[in-house]
Amino acid sequence: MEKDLTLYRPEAWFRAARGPRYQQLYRHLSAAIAAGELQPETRLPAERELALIAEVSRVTVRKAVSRLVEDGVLEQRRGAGTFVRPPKSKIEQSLSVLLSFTDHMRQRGKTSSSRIMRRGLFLPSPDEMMALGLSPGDRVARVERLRFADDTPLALEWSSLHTDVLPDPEAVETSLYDVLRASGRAPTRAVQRITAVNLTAADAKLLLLPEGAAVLRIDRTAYLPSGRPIEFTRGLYRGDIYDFIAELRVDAT
Ligand code: 16G
Repeated sequence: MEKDLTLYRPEAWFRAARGPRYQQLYRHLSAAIAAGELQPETRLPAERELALIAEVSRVTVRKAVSRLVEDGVLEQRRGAGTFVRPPKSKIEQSLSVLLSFTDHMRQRGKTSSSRIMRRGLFLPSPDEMMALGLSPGDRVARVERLRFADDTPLALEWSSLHTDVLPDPEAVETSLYDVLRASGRAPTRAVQRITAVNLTAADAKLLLLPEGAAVLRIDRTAYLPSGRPIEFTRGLYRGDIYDFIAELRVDAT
């Protein structure tokens, strides 16, 4: 207990001529939370007590605390006090490994499921013709799905494939890549373009987010080992629970 309180003492955070007290206190507490010195679920002393220990006014404490609440690292619980929030656990996907949604969720210990919104054979759009190298007379197989991880809607995916790799879109029950693997036509390489977009009202409703919420849009074109493009998928991924990690290396030249 003693140790906890020394963290708030002025010796721990205040330096003359280093800016306003509330900012110094804010930075100190923010760093202590990030470093794990203040663990998730730790309860901060009440405002009056904290002001006494830190030797500042209650207004100073309130300003520092409310900024930490805005940052999402502290949480005020009615009648219970102010607590360090547990970090949001995000689902991380490496950008350099070609995974299916199902595999990816399995790796994370989550159960994936999908709601199929539409699937069938259609006349290709100009974008699909370009991405998949189709001719105007060809048909394209489309599968449109809302994808869940443990019952949370995580993504909307519109997939378009060559009919000779997916002649029957009805065959896609859970995993598209499982169907492709079963016929020996799974992609081995993909190129993705990632953009931030704001959700339309209809898509927001499906993803249980407010209209206009920012999400990640990823367009993936996937190729067979021969270099032939077979899949074009446009996906909207909830940015609040999905993280894409890219590992970068210096070119060894
Ligand atoms: C991933 C792919 C998507 C692919 C899907 C197949 C990204 C950005 N996109 O979501 O292109 O169609 O997996 O998943 O990773 P499935 O085999 O579970 O249907």
